[in-house]
Amino acid sequence: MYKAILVGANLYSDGLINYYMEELESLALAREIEVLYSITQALNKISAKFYIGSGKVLEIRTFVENLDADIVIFNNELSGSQIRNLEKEIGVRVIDRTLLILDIFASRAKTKEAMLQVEIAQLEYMLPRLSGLAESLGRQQGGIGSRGPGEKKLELDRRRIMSERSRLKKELIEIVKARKIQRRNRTKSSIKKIAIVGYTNAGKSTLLNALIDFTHRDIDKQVYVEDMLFATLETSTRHIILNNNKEFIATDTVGFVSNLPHNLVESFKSTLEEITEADFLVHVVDTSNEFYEKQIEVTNKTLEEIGVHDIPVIYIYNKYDLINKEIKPLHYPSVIVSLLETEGIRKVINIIERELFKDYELVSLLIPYTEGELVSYFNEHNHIISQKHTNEGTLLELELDQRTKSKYTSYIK
Ligand SMILES: Nc1nc2c(ncn2[C@@H]2O[C@H](COP(=O)(O)OP(=O)(O)OP(=O)(O)O)[C@@H](O)[C@H]2O)c(=O)[nH]1
Ligand SMILES: [Mg+2]
Repeated sequence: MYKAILVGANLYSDGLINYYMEELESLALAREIEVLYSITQALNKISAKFYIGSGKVLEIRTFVENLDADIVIFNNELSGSQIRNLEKEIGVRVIDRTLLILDIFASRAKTKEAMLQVEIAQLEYMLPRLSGLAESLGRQQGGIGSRGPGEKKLELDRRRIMSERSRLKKELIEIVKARKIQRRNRTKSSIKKIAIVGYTNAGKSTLLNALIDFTHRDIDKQVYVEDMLFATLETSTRHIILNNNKEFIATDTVGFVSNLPHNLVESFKSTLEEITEADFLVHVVDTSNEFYEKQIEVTNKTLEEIGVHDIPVIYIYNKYDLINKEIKPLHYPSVIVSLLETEGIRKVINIIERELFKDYELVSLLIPYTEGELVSYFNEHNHIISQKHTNEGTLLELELDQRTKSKYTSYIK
């Protein structure tokens, strides 16, 4: 297990340095790195040599020596030569937040698509830093930052890395193409789609599982839930049928984090595209995090970055069981719940149902007895309020969306 000193240069007086440093610690933990100490410095100007001031570098070295740390993690993105200079001065491995996030993704990626996406992002991170990194990584065997492309590929020159990158990109494009066709087949019908989005660890996968559990009781379809950052790296899609036969498709997605490496977002765009095709977004918020408003902002900014515009959002203020103060929702429509409680799940399902099926209308249809199969069809696919047998046929009172309603106008009573 690595033991780390965290370093954060505070360039802005936005009062958020604690938030970034706490999050950096969670990121380190997600990579099973123990954090020994956290150092911050208010900075007016970035030094080309070390990023931070040289006095601070000596201070870091003292902490590293006294606490016996074996890695230093910067919250700020470093250049190749800054990494080289810092390592020379401090004497242990130096990495930055971006590399740490890339590394977490690399260690979690399971599907071919996710692996390719991470590997491309790693190569892109390395390209401008080759001269600085080659030296530092060459000394190290294994460990942080050495997954994916690995040391061997680092020895390749820039041109070979570039051609490797285009080879991976081509491979990725093929996989994405195949998946898109699959998705198109699945989504041809008019069935509504929701995407569950939000900050990492907010409870998105918990929500998908709750929806599955509440409606199918089909545990096999459950997705992975864990109290750590980036438990989910690939999207999972499930067909949800409510008790009243209303149905929709729900997709669980990768969580966001502040300063998500731009290359990573770029490279994950194909996975995140499913979000842009949703009819509704369900934005899960972890209210137990003291900075949850900032997390909402980061999530919305990242959504914009991947091309989400004008998709209606339902906000789920989650983990309310963990806090003992009132919170005021900043958005509408929204609910304040705990997804660990049945009552909370019920509330969430109600609000999703209300918003998603807004265009449903109570309609009475009179269906002649000669068309009995239509009655069975509606019973299977719609929410029937009442059903009566009359002289002229079956009288159904049911909820219909506008499209279906327009198809059966001749039966409307
Ligand atoms: N106390 C409490 N814990 C919750 C609640 N909802 C989810 N959790 C826990 O929060 C942790 C993270 O939940 P996930 O569903 O994996 O979160 P996620 O948003 O999918 O996270 P990533 O996939 O890592 O981005 C798990 O340990 C859940 O059990 C809640 O309402 N209250
Ligand atoms: Mg998840």
